[in-house]
Amino acid sequence: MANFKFPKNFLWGGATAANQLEGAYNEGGKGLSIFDMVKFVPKEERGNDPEMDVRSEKELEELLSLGDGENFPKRRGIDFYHRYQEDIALFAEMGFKVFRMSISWPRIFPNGDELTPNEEGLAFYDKVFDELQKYGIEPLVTLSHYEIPLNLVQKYNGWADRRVIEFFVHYAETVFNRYKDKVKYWLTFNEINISQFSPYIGSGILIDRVEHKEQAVYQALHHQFVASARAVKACHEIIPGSQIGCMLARMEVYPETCNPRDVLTALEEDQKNLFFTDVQVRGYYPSHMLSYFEKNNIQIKMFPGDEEILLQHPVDFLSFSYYMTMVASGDPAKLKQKGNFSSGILNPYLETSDWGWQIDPTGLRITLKKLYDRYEVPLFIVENGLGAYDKVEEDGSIQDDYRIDYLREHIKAMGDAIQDGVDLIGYTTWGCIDLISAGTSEMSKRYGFIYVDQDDYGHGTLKRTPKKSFHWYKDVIASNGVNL
Ligand code: BGP
Repeated sequence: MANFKFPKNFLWGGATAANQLEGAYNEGGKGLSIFDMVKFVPKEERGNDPEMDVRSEKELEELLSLGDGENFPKRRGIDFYHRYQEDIALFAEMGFKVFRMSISWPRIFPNGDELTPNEEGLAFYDKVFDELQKYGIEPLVTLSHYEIPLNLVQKYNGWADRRVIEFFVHYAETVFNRYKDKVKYWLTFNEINISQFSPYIGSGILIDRVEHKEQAVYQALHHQFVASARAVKACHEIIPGSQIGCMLARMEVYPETCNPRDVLTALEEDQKNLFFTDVQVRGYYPSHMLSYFEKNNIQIKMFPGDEEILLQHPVDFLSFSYYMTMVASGDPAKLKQKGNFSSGILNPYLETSDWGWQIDPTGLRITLKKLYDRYEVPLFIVENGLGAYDKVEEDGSIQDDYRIDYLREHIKAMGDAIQDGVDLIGYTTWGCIDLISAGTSEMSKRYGFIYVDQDDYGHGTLKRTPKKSFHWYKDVIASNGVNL
């Protein structure tokens, strides 16, 4: 029994994204998205590093010529497009109050720059929202979860081009108008800070096309900030009572030692992560970033009115994903190693997942307290979970106690943070049903309460089976976080 209480209307649920879930990548009039072009590379060849970026036109052309087959698991997803009713019924059985999903932008605007939306795409999400409504589950909808229409990359180099703002705002207004009676909670860009690591996935930029990488990335991000603020404005105007948030891949950074040099480096790394929420929650560029731009010869071109729109339309709440913490060192000899969000320095106090992600429930409490102290707006954890290999037992069951342990500790940390005074409004665990990994395109990196029978190469019946954690989470929700 836990000794803390979650608020009465706490939004328990699960999270997904269209590109990893839906499949049917070329059905219903959908256009190609950037994630349809991310190729699967088996772990033996890749190690733990993500394989997400496409850098050049040439690479894109090669990928386009590859055909489907085993190459592009995200195009297959787990076939939610055809099985959404069965899946939503399972979410309802667990007692979900909220379901985080994304709308695939190229399902609505296949090329991204046309005026008329694709009715078949709009109708698909109508059916999904109606199904959720049937069970009283609130949708939480991400407008852009790594899914810029590919045409916008080819024609404009993605967000590097200011014109993309207008296309995005038109898309956002179209879906706000269409679903105004069905969707109250929205998010603008998933993990908007991902562009710092992956310009292609975060901002649709082919980096070989630009001269100064950081200049292009921060300029693209400026366009995304403006687009986001305009979406906030439109959302409030079109859907009275709506709530719209930003979304950050949160990376709490610890100093490796108490050497002030390490502490300073950790602080600066953290500031770079919080830059995104500084702009979207406070409504202006923080001075530490303006000084970074100056030192690195980065000039952000702003149009008249940009600063006003940022200031006038901050988000209603701050949402974030939380998987791990990082360690920073100020020692110049310890150069950064390549890795998924990681500095390469391991924290000796923490355990590590099979994919090298360090598990840190207390870090979640620290992060919640820090974010709330800094911004004083409601917080929403919209991704958290353990990517793990699951084994199907002879009797067909999946005994995922490791996943239960992971989630239990994180939920306890949330409860502690709430007791500390943090305004936390909800929790959607990542990949509540097994889906394709964003970073590695693997199916075998599973997060779900529901097992999906499919391997990394697309073989399997796609049958859905509740795991042990399914029944555990159902009880967590029913007891509002008391039974852990
Ligand atoms: C976040 C993404 C998700 C998701 C998750 C887990 O970065 O927003 O789309 O996939 O990470 O990452 P992965 O799938 O690489 O394990």
